[in-house]
Amino acid sequence: MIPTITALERSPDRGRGLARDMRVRWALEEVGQPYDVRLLSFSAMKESAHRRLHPFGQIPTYEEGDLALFESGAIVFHIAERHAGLLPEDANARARAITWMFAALSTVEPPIVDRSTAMILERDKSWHEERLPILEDRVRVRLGELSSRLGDADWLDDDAFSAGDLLMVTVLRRLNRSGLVEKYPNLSAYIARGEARPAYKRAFADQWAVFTGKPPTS
Ligand code: GTB
Repeated sequence: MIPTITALERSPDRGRGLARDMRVRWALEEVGQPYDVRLLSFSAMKESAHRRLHPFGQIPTYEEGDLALFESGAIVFHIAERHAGLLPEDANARARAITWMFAALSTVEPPIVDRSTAMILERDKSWHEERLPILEDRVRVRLGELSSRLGDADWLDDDAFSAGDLLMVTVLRRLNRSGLVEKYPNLSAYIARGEARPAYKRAFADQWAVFTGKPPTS
């Protein structure tokens, strides 16, 4: 059965692959699962028809027969469990890859989202200039710790790409253009390795085409 996911018909990132449908598209491409996309406006996301799928009125969602899921991490985990290629067979290696999925979403993503939120929604506040360096320091702490752990490895565990890397790369990409990642060349190279994967490129091209109506130029 071909699953259907939801995405924004006009994402604020203008097709840079930062909205959270990107990680679901990438996971589906990695495992070779075709999918359909239902595009939603911001107002449609808040209507009751969509809220039946997503209690918080957000994207992405995932529908497959009787199953409806929300939360990008849960959707990627579901895809990784149902298909080969995103989680190792060995039970301990699998548990470690799942640990990295949680680490990406619950330890690394929150300070990055806090910083983006401040940049987008709080620029006009009197305390913005004082708060931003604090938020950026929190991001730097996590980047430093992640960089130390990654070292010169290709991927986070056992040098085999997993759903943990997929989520971590999408989380780190949100810092594009911030100048924060460049201080850690191994993290920049790690992101570039993720972006070089053919499945990533297909997913990126598809979401880019939603915004621009054209394939990416590079
Ligand atoms: N925890 C949820 C998940 O991981 O699925 C979060 C989902 C979420 O925040 N979805 C956003 C949404 O629906 C779309 S990705 N927001 C509408 C709302 O909450 O009312 C949003 C997005 C767009 C652009 C960037 N960017 O440019 O960096 C990042 C994220």
